[in-house]
Amino acid sequence: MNTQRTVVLLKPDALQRDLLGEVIGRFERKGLKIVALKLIPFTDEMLDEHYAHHKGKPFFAALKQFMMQTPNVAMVLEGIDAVAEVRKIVGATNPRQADAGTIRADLSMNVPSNLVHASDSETTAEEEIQRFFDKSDLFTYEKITDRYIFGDGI
Ligand code: 3AN
Repeated sequence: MNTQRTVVLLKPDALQRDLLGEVIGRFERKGLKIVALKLIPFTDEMLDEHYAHHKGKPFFAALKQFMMQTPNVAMVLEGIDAVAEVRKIVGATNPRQADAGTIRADLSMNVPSNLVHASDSETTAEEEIQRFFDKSDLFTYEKITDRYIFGDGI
């Protein structure tokens, strides 16, 4: 069983549109375990690092401004193949190209307002956990549903 941890950010549009519960609920219903959860007020420097792959692009400044409009909800989710499973639930970057049933397709229309960020690889997840969380933010605990959700199957 390949248990992984991955980072999810619920962006300012999720907070403003009162969609935090809806979005978190989708991850909970899948069986992903919340092992960290907090509000983060981003700084320009944090976003320069987080969105380094977009530096120099025409939308970079607007993207950073958008991300600083409100605090973001930052979570670490744990589960089997969590990085890929969370990306699947979140959907493609452009909500109008995302598959129906994904968070972005079902609940949003446009970038950068696509509600959610999710780590794109195990390496990125580790970097983002270091970037956004202290050791004391992260928890390990058993849930009584673990044996139903994780089980012994494939
Ligand atoms: P993803 O979030 O799907 O991994 P990235 O890493 O390419 O996609 O982009 C990070 C964020 O940058 C997106 N979630 C979106 O908010 C924003 N973004 C990406 N492309 C554009 C664009 N062309 N115009 C405005 N914002 C964009």
